[in-house]
Amino acid sequence: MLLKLVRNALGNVIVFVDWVSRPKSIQRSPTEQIRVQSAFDGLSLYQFRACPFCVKTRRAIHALGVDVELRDINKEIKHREELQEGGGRVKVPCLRIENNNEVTWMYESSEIIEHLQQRANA
Ligand SMILES: N[C@@H](CCC(=O)N[C@@H](CS)C(=O)NCC(=O)O)C(=O)O
Repeated sequence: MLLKLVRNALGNVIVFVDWVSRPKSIQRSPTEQIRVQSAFDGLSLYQFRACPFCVKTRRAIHALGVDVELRDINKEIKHREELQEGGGRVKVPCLRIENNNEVTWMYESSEIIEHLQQRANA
């Protein structure tokens, strides 16, 4: 109980620090933005607000100047269940990648960020 409170408080501090120190997003021409954004079709990020590894991943998404659908596993029980059933465990962040009806699940924030950067630079 106490541990949960401390973890929550710490998570909120991280969210706040992230908010006041957000890096600038990459700026692109409208055409280039549409092209880059299309490389993110089929992606969704399972996460929750005060998770430090999720903050790190959302921060990287913001810096890349793209949108990735965020699925909060604490707000929507169906997202938690999808993650458990599809990915095999309830651990966040987890990137769901859908490509030609094939779905893969990527855990580990560093791996996810690298994957997103590669898509943005392809
Ligand atoms: N090394 C992982 C750590 C992720 C992590 O520990 N996430 C926590 C939430 S902040 C979690 O989901 N823990 C549940 C678990 O590990 O089963 C990463 O960088 O993504």
